[in-house]
Amino acid sequence: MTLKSFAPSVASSELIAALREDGAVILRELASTELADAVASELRPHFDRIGQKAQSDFNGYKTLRISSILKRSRRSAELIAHPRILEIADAILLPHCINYRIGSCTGIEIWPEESQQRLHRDDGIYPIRMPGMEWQIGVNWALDDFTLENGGTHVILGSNRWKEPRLPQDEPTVQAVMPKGSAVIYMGSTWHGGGANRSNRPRMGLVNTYSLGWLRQEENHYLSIPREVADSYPEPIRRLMGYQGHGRILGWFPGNPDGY
Ligand SMILES: O=C(O)CCC(=O)C(=O)O
Repeated sequence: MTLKSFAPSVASSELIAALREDGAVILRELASTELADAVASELRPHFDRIGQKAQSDFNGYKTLRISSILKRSRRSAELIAHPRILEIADAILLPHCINYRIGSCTGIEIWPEESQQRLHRDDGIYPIRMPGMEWQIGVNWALDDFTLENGGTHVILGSNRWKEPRLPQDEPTVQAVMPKGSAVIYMGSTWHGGGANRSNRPRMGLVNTYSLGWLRQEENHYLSIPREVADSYPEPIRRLMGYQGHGRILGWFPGNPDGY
């Protein structure tokens, strides 16, 4: 049992069918190592300065985390709005909404001696779940090679199809083993978690989630990204941050690009 890993040339229909079935898939080397390295170096000083602030029982005490990613790394926009990722988000989310937005963007650097994170579902932030409807998807970009030893993300395959109120017992997990520039994509309902780092080097990832446009975003981008920074991005990125209504009425504001 392994996590299916596809080259970027895979047909979208095959990739999306595997994602619906298994709850997670890898798109291998979707971004160049140049881009992965550029994002990692833009994030580096922020990990070093504030990465420890988010440490907790859930996030770990040997893991650095940062948010407000579009404020800290301009090149992260190329990952966040990667056309292949948006194509997958379109397929999973657009049947249930007019548009979707970033839920959250989080840099996660798992350091040696970190233990395995508690398995969880990202959509647990919302109080209900509806069979057949995903609230969000998550994308964890490998900014280092992800290995079995350095904390490659654990996933319970098929757990996105579990009936409520099933919880994990001792089901086996598979890990996202993938070279730098790859992405593991998982449903909001898929049980997963960061791995233990038994290597001697840290493992950096960038996790971006995308949620239905009529839901509250996990990270408040209006407050976490200064307005002048938000305005400096092109319209598709501003829309993903939340600068759009859901249609003409929900979340309306003067200048809504879709009316009113
Ligand atoms: O870093 C990882 O591999 C996964 C982290 C994660 O799932 C989370 O913190 O929500």
